[in-house]
Amino acid sequence: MKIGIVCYPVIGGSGVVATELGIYLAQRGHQVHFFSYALPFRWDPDLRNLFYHQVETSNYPLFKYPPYTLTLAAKIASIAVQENLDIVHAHYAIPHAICGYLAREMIPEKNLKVITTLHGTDVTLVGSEKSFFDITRFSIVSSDASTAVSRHLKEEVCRTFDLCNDIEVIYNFIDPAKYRPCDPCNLRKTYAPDGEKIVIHMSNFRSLKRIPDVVDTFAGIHQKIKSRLILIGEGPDTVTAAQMAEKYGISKDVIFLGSRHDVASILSAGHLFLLPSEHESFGLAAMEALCCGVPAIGTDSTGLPELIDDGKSGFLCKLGDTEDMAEKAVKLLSDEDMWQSFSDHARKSVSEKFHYEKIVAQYEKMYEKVLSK
Ligand code: GMT
Repeated sequence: MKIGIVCYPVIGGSGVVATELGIYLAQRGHQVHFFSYALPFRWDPDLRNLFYHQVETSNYPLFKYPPYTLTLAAKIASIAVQENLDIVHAHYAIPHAICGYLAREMIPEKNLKVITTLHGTDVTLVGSEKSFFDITRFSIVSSDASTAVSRHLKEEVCRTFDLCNDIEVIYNFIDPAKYRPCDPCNLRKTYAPDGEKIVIHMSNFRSLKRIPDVVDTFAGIHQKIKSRLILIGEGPDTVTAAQMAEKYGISKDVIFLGSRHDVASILSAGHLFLLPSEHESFGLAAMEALCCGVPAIGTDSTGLPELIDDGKSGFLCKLGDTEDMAEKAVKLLSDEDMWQSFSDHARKSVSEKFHYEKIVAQYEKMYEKVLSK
């Protein structure tokens, strides 16, 4: 098949999933064309059937805001004609699904199919905003097929937009050969030279990630267990984390790594991953940790129960209940046998359920179904 993929190129779950999907599809012999304003950050330059089309914006003085959406739609349409694309797969509804729709309408003779994958905040935050609500709903109903990255997100779409059918759940995926337990665990010596337990959080540090809950939970763990908190990623609440660490007097045990590309090796050095989010459609970062054999604690009101087996690979807690999170973390980190059994279960369950070969095949099957309609 000849597949176009539209995504955000920056560090973030939807961009990672889109880019890795494109890479695996290209490895499986499909021709894959990426559309974005910059090269996706997990790009693999060695694949012959992988192409990147940079979308430029115009700075004509009349435009207060450069019309990226229009140049993106025009680029998709022109490459779809030039390369004879079968499908354009939009990751994130706004504005990518709308651009796919516009491109399809520009070239009706090509019979281009538009598939939209909803990742989470495109529905829970952006799409639910009054000004975006109608157009987000329209982008979903006018796609030839739509997917959601978890059952939880599908239910949110159903509740928010009253669209309950025709959305297929296709989970995020993982390569267990890349995300694996550390052996030898040299990085543990670097980050925790005195044998401290390593607690990790990785995100874009936006308010929905509940960074204060991460630091609160860690402070509770730190009171009972020699431990260090590693923070991967950056965002508006990075400063909040630093201020809270200072206030609790634990700054020397909180390590800010910023945005990193080598996340697999850092995650594998951990003993526990924290994701106490308010919204989390799936939790790619938690899956990467679990696959490395690192148990995770997350919130039960999100998509995380589809990923974390409560009491087996981690714990599910109520939003904001940092006391419970800390208590469960301390129990786990102080019991070697329990930790090992959680670690083994985490790796096994995630690599079986979300193996990339299985999930990429589900996308291929959906493409074939749409093309055969
Ligand atoms: O977590 C973020 O805020 C980034 C966000 C994105 O849109 O890039 O991630 C979303 O998509 C990921 C891939 O499908 C999911 O694993 C994340 O759970 C989801 N984030 C939220 O729902 C908050």
